[in-house]
Amino acid sequence: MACSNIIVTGGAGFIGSNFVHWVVDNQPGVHVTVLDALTYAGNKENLAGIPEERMTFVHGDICDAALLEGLVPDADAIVHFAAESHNDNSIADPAPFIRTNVEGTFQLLEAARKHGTRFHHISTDEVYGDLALDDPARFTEETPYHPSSPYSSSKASSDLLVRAWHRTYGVPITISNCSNNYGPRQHIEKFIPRQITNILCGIRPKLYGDGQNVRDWIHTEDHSSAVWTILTKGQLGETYLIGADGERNNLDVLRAILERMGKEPDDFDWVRDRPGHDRRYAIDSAKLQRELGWRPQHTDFSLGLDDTIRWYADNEDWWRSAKDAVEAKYAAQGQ
Ligand code: NAD
Ligand code: TDX
Repeated sequence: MACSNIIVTGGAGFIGSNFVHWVVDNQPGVHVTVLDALTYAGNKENLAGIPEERMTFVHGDICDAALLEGLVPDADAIVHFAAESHNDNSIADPAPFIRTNVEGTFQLLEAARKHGTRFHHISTDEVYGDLALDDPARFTEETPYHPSSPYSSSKASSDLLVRAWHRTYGVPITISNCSNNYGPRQHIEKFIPRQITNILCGIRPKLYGDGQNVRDWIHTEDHSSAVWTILTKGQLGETYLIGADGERNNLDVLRAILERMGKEPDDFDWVRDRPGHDRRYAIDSAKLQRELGWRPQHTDFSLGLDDTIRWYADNEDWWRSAKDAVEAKYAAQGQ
């Protein structure tokens, strides 16, 4: 379908900004309108270098129906990344997660319904709950929803709204549920950048629980190419899982970071576990690969991790001012 004028919500955040850069670099002729509230997780600097004629930035809230009414009629599609995205924050204070993730998605769907706008919803594998470490199964599009945290249950709620707006009103939607992203510009509250920036600051990295929890890592550029593939070739009403066969436990990821940054394997602290901590995520992306022909490109985790470490070392100005507050918040939680 024609997607020459798209709205990207949350385009100043980690994955949204990487998507906007990817579109500008790989899809000539596409104009992007970024709609972002610039919460603590949003940063206009993430969009630096994008030519003016390719992007319009709108500072605003996805819950603002009047603002949406001014933007949506001109767009071919809405690609919806905006969210409160951090599990630990959702445990400390769930309210903003219900507002942005549930109410915000509802307002966008209402605007898409009114104007018949194509809508792609970015979601997470966490809606499926977790798998046991010794279970050979992986999540598929048929796995029942079983979210554990306020964050993942708010994302599951938003997915269900999107499905209902398709079935009842015929809104032309697709949904993608992706595994854990890593790469440049990820907020330093998240696992990989928190540990890299800890080491850069002389703070010992912090590992939750027994460190055996497994996450299925994908480079954010592969997430971007998958979202574009689904937006332009996906079948309306369908869900696609995005993953790149990157299962690793947290201890192994932390040891890989320590080794690359010249530290000993035990140069870290064990800290209090996350309440309700999901044990393992694993994605089977066969449907996306078979039906739409998508393939991940960044399949060498070591190379991706080297680049990510280098990015944080080279861009201290980007993260330094947030570091003390992030660590103070974790310290107050015993983490
Ligand atoms: P992020 O926290 O880095 O960025 C979120 C962005 O949304 C920020 O720019 C923020 O300012 C903006 N935002 C928040 N509330 C808003 C509101 N009410 N109105 C407008 N903008 C608002 O998040 P991220 O890690 O880039 O995640 C992006 C999306 O991808 C989310 O929907 C998340 O659920 C999903 N996702 C993330 C991962 C991951 O590993 N990080 C994996 C799968 C799916
Ligand atoms: O300091 C830490 N120590 C630690 O052991 C932090 C911050 C995390 N962890 C553990 C918890 C998780 O098992 O590392 C793992 C990854 O943690 P996060 O980076 O917080 O990610 P996760 O909770 O898995 O969720 C991420 O992937 C799915 C994103 O934040 C979500 O937005 C996405 O939906």
